[in-house]
Amino acid sequence: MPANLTPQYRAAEAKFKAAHSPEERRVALEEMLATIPKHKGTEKMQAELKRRMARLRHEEEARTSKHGHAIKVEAEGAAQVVLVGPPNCGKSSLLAVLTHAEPAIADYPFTTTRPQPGMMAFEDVSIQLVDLPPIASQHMDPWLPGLVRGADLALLMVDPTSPELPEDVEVVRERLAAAHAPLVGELPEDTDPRDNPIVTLMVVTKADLAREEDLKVLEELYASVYPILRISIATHAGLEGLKVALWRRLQLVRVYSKPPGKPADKSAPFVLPHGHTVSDFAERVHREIAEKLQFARVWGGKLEGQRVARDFELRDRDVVELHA
Ligand SMILES: Nc1nc2c(ncn2[C@@H]2O[C@H](COP(=O)(O)OP(=O)(O)OP(=O)(O)O)[C@@H](O)[C@H]2O)c(=O)[nH]1
Ligand SMILES: [Mg+2]
Repeated sequence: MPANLTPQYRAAEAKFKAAHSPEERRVALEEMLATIPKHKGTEKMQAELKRRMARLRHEEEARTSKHGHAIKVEAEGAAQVVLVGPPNCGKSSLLAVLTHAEPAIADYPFTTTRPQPGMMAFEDVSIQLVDLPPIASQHMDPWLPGLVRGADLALLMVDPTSPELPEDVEVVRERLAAAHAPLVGELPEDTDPRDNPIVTLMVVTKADLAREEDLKVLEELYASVYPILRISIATHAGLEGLKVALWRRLQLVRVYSKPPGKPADKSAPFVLPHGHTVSDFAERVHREIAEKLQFARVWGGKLEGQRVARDFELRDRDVVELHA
């Protein structure tokens, strides 16, 4: 029997596919269930939708701590970056050296038990780093994949001096993938709608202690999957390079607003995803300005204040004057 799906149902399905958080997925699923034509031809689909709803609810419960509080980290700054990895690899040490946060750091595994955020300054933006508890074969906090799924980028931290190498890294990748938070080098074109792949950089720590042969093993295994950066907290080697790589991988652009007849406000850039246009920028500045937008002038690259169209794609460090 044909399903005769309605445009409303198709729209809800598209929303589900585009959803980034479990909440968005749940809302879209509810809409799909509400709009799916109720007849024999869709019975199987209805059952599948209900099964997905149940699983989402189950995941939601799993993200909740024993005390009944969902463990979440409110996003702040231009982007949220999670630090994931096996025990004792140096996640908290990295948070401590790049931000003002003061996490517990110790030479034994499972020191960190709760997410800890800190703000990292990069040029004129700040980026939130979130230190997480370790992931190991015998333990992963049930709420952890939810936090990874909600982040803009992950740093997969690897201790090249670990005796478990590379199995401990594989455990992290496998457990997150099984929890629908696969760590990927590039976003795939097609994914299972339950998955929320997260763009990842591999960060090899303890460069001051690492042996060349261990680094080679890591390169052989992962260089084709992730960009690999080597750092040392002890010597600060590679830290500046890591900040730059992290910012670039986020693919964000900074845009400075300039009121007509006045200098640009260079104190606080607007941060937009790569590919966003003058219209998107106007929307961020003010709804009303976006609606009444006549034209814009842009300074940056070869432009020195020329008029541009609404669909002009903004570039990092452009100065924009909106005329409404
Ligand atoms: N020599 C050296 N030691 C480091 C470096 N980074 C971290 N360490 C040491 O490694 C140990 C573990 O560091 P942590 O930052 O607590 O590691 P973690 O990944 O947060 O550990 P868990 O919270 O248990 O998962 C500590 O003794 C750190 O001082 C480094 O670059 N060089
Ligand atoms: Mg830690």
